[in-house]
Amino acid sequence: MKKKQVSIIGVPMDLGQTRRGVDMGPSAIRYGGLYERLTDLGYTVHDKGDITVDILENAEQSGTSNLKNLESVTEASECLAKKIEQIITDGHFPLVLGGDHSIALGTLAGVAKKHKNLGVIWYDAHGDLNTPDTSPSGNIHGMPLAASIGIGHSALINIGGFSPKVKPEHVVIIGARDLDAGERKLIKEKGIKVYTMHEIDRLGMSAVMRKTIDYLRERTEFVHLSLDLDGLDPTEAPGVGTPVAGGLSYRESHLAMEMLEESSIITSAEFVEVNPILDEKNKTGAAAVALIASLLGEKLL
Ligand code: Z70
Ligand code: MN
Ligand code: MN
Ligand code: MN
Repeated sequence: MKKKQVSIIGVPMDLGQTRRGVDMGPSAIRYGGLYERLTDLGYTVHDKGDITVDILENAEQSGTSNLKNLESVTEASECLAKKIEQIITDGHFPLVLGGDHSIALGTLAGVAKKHKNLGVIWYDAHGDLNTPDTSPSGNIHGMPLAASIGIGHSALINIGGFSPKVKPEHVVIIGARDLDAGERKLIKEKGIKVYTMHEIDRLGMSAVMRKTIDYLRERTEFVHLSLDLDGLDPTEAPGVGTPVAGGLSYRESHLAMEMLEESSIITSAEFVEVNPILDEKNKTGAAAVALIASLLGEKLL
């Protein structure tokens, strides 16, 4: 039997927001024992190393928009998109380590180039559905989902040379509890499916995942998981730049990963926003490793 192959890419990106340290996220996740955990599961693991990303000191601040570090973020995204495309061409499972969530621009560009009829699960406290007009911060990590459905700054929308990457009705957001006014409007206008903490509390994570899996199975052929560690509660994942109270537990998150693994719908994944400078002894990096392992088949028994 041919062993399953996983290709890892780190994206040491901190330019999509303003808390430094998240560029060390890929190292923190590797330090948490990712490689061994995946090889123990029987995978052949190809760690392709990190994408080159400008450091803040060298990132150009020119430009005509209010978006911070637009040129450097765009450049890294284009590079990431090409690497992802190659990984999928090679028949490997792409696993991207962040880095702030702006990296999803590049991941989704690469994935969508190869996988038509793509679905996306956005596991996050936030919607990341801002545009330059609605953004309260100018931080690009609050915009990648909007850009991926074709809304926002043209430089972000057109990464990889095409748009959109995913249809709004093929997106499911899970764990949302901090949505800006413009994001709520967009969710309603575009009919994006969202399980906020309210629905998760009401229905339970098991039912939410069942519905998510059924919904995406009916509509899509491939599904990308974009997991922002701030979707978890900050008590269990403190190493994130924008912690929001009242989040998903470590256990709920494990259940979600286990149900996705059982369903076999996930064809690519990224784990983002791990900031080891803000973390407690790599608790968040370790949580990322444990969730990745569950997603890729690690069992309790
Ligand atoms: C806010 C903004 C955000 C991640 C925070 C925050 C967005 N909605 N995204 N953390 N991953 O600035 O757009
Ligand atoms: Mn540059
Ligand atoms: Mn996010
Ligand atoms: Mn977030």
